[in-house]
Amino acid sequence: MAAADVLTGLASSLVSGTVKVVDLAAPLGPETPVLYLPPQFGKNTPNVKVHQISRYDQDGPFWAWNWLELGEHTGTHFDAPAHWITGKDYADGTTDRIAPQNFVAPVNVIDRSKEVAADPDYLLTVDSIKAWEAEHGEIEAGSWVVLRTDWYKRNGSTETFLNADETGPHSPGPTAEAIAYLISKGIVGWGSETIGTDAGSAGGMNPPFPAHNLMHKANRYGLASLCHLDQLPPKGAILIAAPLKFVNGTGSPVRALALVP
Ligand code: 23J
Ligand code: MN
Repeated sequence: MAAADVLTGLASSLVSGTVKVVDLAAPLGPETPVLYLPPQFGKNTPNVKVHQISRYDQDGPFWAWNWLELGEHTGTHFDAPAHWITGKDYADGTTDRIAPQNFVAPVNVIDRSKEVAADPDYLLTVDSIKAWEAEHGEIEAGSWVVLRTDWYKRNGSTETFLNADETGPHSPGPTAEAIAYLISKGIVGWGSETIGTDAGSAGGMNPPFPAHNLMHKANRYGLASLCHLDQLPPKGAILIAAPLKFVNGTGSPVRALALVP
């Protein structure tokens, strides 16, 4: 089919609703959970703060507007290569310099929600990805891979979302080998429903935080705190996730969307 016909077909499918737009973003505000890293790792990102400029009042009679105090890595957000020391030297590694073609791509959804319900420390392995490929088809270059865990249902509270105890945070994620395998497939990026793209236990992995270390080393991207992956098919949806064009930005909140047949 000619490219113009593809878009004509998509346009009528969007209008008729046979292609749905699924919201993959969590609400963004003062209640949004933020990452907590232990003191040995340095500083933390602040909670979102909304500062009112005016609200149809003496500070602006006919208008309401606010200004935001907002970390780059807050809520449903995009990780750029420059976020990690391994990706710091890419000329196109910041939010303002990434080619926009990368923000729209097919998405593979690996559903491990049952496993995670039984074990919050669940780690996705290479063998598990290969089993998924045997069932649903190969992961193709230029696509996203996201891990469905239903963890987004815990996103309403910081406590349940981080799920930390005296031994540290307990949340699912990939092994270093799984990320290396996905990079070898040529994927655009890796996405998760958890607060960051890595597992709660990832600080103790080799390398530490492999989804960050290895993806960004390969000039690829991350998406964290995705929601509603349970509304996506294993293959066949298109993921749209464009960070704000922050100059020299290392990441950005995104209104991630999926086009679903
Ligand atoms: C900094 C250090 C560790 C992690 C993170 C940030 C994130 O998850 C993030 O939002 O990029 S794990
Ligand atoms: Mn991040």
